[in-house]
Amino acid sequence: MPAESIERAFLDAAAHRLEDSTVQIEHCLCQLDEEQLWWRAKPDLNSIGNLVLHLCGNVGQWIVSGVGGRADVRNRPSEFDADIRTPKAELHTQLRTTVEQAKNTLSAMDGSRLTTDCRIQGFDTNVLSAILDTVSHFQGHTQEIILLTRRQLGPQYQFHFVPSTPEQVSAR
Ligand code: NI
Repeated sequence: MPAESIERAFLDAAAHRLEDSTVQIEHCLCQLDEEQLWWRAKPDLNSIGNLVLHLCGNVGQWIVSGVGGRADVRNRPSEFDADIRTPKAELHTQLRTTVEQAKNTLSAMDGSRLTTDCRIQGFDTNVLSAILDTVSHFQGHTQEIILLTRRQLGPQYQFHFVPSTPEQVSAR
């Protein structure tokens, strides 16, 4: 397989993973009211709302700005502000807009740049590592959001994925 195909396959997979996780977060947001969105299990633990703001900030800084070259407008401390209470619809729009910008950055990117060194948030890295780290960070917090949603909704929680074929049911 030529190098360009591998580069493109990696960028497509990264964008696909971001999209899949975003759909999972959106699936949770749909089931939560404004109170549940900002609920904290303990004062020093983040709410789902804060985690979504944190993901927007991180993806914006690392992919849209760091990889894509747009201005870095991140205000990291505000992502963890317990009083911020962005309305759910606005938060959802912010998440979707940021992820679309990131996906556009990845699809427009020249794959030969993947091994280029870069410095983001004070970390010396390269473009491929920056993308991989951002996607895995996004996925980790997505799982946290699902857990916090399930913890609040209990048996009312609607699963996003329900196995429907014998092959899916047998998967562990
Ligand atoms: Ni984080």
